Amino acid sequence: MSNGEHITVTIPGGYETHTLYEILTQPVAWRAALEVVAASQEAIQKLWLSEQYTEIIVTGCGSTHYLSQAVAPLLQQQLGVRARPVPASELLLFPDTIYAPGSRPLLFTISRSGHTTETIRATEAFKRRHTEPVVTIGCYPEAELVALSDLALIIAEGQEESVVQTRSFSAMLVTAQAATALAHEPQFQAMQRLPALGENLIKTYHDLAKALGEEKGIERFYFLGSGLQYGLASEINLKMKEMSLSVSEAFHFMEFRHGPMSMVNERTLVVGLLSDSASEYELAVLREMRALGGRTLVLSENQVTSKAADYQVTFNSGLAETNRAVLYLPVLQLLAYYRARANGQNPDQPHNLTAVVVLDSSN
Ligand code: F1P
Repeated sequence: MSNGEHITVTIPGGYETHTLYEILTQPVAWRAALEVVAASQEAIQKLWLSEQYTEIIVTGCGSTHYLSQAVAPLLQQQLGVRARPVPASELLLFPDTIYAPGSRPLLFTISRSGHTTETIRATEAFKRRHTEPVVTIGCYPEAELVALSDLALIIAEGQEESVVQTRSFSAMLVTAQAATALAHEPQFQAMQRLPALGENLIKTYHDLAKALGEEKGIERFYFLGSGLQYGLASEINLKMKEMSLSVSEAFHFMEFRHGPMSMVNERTLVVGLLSDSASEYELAVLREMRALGGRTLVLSENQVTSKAADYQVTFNSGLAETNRAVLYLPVLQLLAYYRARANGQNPDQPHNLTAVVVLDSSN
């Protein structure tokens, strides 16, 4: 990808598409992300310990907005500082609804390309208004956003040919998780196991994702995630839309009962990204959706009773919830990928989309 114009690039390893290659090789980018954080340990810990800010605003667009929804609660839980996700367009166009008078916010920007106009303009506007630091996570070292930032964590191995974010998204998530884990050693040491866990997960559940993706009896998808998992459910929902053009939505677990469950029938797959802390409440929702005729796929650290799950993906990672979020992604990215193929879509060239949204001054 070179900032949006498309150049035909041979697919490494003879894979059928760049997207499949990038999904299957993402643990390599996770390893690189852990190395980048280790190399920036001093600067990151200095930032976490500095009294320069009173809150953290996490921002991005599209996939990286959903990544912000996963990173903000993590930053607040791990650092004990108020943190919230805001789409870059809202930050740019409605700043007074975001920045409280007298607040000293740190701006945390996330962008695969580092060239998305809304995120660039929101950061420029932030710097005109505030003196607090700007941190960025991305995949391209020469990007404009890097030049606007005080600390840049760049994962070149996250770079992709596909328009849709898969390997980049997960590598940037590992970067944010590892950066906060530094404040809670030995969490960072434990996270070194993630690449091997990812390789094993892909090997073990690739066939299940393919079978469910190609399953003609399923017509609509609902992705449920709460707490640290809501942003991930939103991202996978976007993958299902971007790649396969399917009927798909994301909700917080308990919110699903308050109306959306009216859509559940025997052609529905309800996917649960189970948490540790609220699993009893979440499993109850899944049991009810099965009783309404829906099928359920549960992703969780430990095996769950079959009453709640038709299909299961179990991590057995031994990692804390704040360190293992990336494990929810590969199997669900493959589910969306094979649904796209089954719908005759080319995941490398999703309908109506470009890799970077660059706006000219009039819009
Ligand atoms: C953000 C983004 C992607 C979306 C599409 C257009 O890009 O919205 O999430 O899939 O590729 O751009 P970035 O700011 O993260 O580079």
